[in-house]
Amino acid sequence: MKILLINPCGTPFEVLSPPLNLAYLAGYAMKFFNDCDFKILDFERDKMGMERQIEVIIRESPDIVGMTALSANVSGALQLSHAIKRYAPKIKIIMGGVHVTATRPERIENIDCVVYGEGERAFVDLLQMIRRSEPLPYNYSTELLKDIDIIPAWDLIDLSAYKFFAPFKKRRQAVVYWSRGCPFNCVFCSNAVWRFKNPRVRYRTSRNIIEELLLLKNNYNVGEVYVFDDEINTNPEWLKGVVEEIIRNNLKIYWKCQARASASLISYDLLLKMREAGCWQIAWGIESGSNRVLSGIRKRLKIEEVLHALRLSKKAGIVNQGLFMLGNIWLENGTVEGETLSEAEETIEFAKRLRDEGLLDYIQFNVATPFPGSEMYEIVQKFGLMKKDIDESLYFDTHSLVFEHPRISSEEMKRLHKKAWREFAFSPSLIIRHIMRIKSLEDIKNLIRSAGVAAKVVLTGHARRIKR
Ligand code: B12
Ligand code: SF4
Repeated sequence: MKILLINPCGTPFEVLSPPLNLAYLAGYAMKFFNDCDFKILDFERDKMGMERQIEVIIRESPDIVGMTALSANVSGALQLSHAIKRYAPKIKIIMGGVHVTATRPERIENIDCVVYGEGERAFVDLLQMIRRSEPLPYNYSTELLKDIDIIPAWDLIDLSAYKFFAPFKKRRQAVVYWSRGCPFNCVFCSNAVWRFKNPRVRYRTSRNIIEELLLLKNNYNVGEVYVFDDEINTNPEWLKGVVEEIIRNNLKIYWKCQARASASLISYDLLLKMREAGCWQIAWGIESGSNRVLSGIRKRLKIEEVLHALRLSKKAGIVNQGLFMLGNIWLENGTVEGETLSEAEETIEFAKRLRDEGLLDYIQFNVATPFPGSEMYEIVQKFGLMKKDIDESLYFDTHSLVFEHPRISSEEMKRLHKKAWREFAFSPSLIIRHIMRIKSLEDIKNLIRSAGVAAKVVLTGHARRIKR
């Protein structure tokens, strides 16, 4: 059997890193179907038009197409399945991913089977059904895997075709996932879709993580990885074990990750070990500079904890990135409550304060966006808050308000968002700090890249939109 795994084209956003989910599906399935031909095609990265996508698929002549879709590119995925069924009706199409998991459609026209939730086991089961010529169910899901020690099929991905996330230490990079899930349930976050089922968080073993890092380093010349786990430090003891193993193996690989600033999950000792193991940057989900907002969105975090974590991280020699949100909403006594204009200003001031104390070097300010799978999405649906006149392609841009906010208008939000990026990124003290840190040509390029993103937001309101 020939199996094509496809990331369909459907958004105007630049894609910086490879479809890890498809690499996981292939990595797992290839063990059971070693006589089959697997291939991964990232049409979204190439921004390939519909005709061209169909041409490529017909030329490849697969028996099965496995398609992934986020909410942002699901309409592209549906159009593509329609076209496949029109021109090559014999191809079986299986669709999975975050969007269908969040929305749980019973059946989708032109799709032979929709997979909810974790896909590795489900995909293997479905391939077996096809091989035995059994009819496929309209939808399918399995229990979560107990053992997630899986190595993605890196040989099916061309790492050189991706730009990855600036700033970085090494040009040649990969994205990795060391644990799955998160025990928290922030109102705005759609990671909760299926990861909240028991067990809430699963962890790979240090042995398996090292095996993958060695493979990436030795076979693909990778010098840096982005550990994309929802929150890397949900189990500090496990993380300590992993970083100790990296140090013991003297891997000499740079990495960055996303972490929670909760006081109970962070310690100087852990951060120091992370640094020793190659971690050079942490992206902290700070979200807001107001404790009222943090409590409303159920972040279970106080700004005092943020200050504490960032100080420890800096002391350990790690560069801090702050991830902030503007315009959050939540439910209070059955009604929609939201961040006020002055609380949004407080967030911007908090980011600047962290910068001026030397604790924050990079930021991201996103506008709250109701992603299917999040509680925010349910609130917006329930109260009919979705705006009717928005450009659909910009819905998932996270750079403008796509719903009626109870306290902040769209115009005010546009102004705030640009102001946040402008006032943080173009401060003379920060620019001098970045210049003082320059040690290589790559550092200069990083500085230009980061300034470019900030300038693009300030000038156009969008960070990664591609003109088509
Ligand atoms: C890495 C990542 C990226 C990477 C790569 C995306 C990719 N296509 O793989 C990059 C940086 C490119 C990216 C970009 C964006 N992302 Co992103 N990303 C992630 C992140 C952090 C990890 C994804 C991952 O690899 N998970 C690990 C794998 C194992 O899990 P998985 O992806 O869910 O896949 C499993 C199942 O879903 C299923 N499955 C998936 N596909 C298929 C297909 C078949 C056939 C089958 C059977 C099963 C199956 O099996 C997989 C293995 O178990 C998630 C957060 C998260 N926790 O998932 C956000 C997340 C997926 N991203 C999100 C968003 C919003 C975006 C952007 C729209 C952001 C933006 N404004 O630009 C863009 C869209 C870009 C694009 N055009 O695709 C949202 C999606 C919300 C939603 N409802 O759609 C998430 C959930 C983050 C969040 N909480 O907001 N992202
Ligand atoms: S924002 Fe972070 S802590 Fe909150 S639910 Fe999402 S992944 Fe978990």
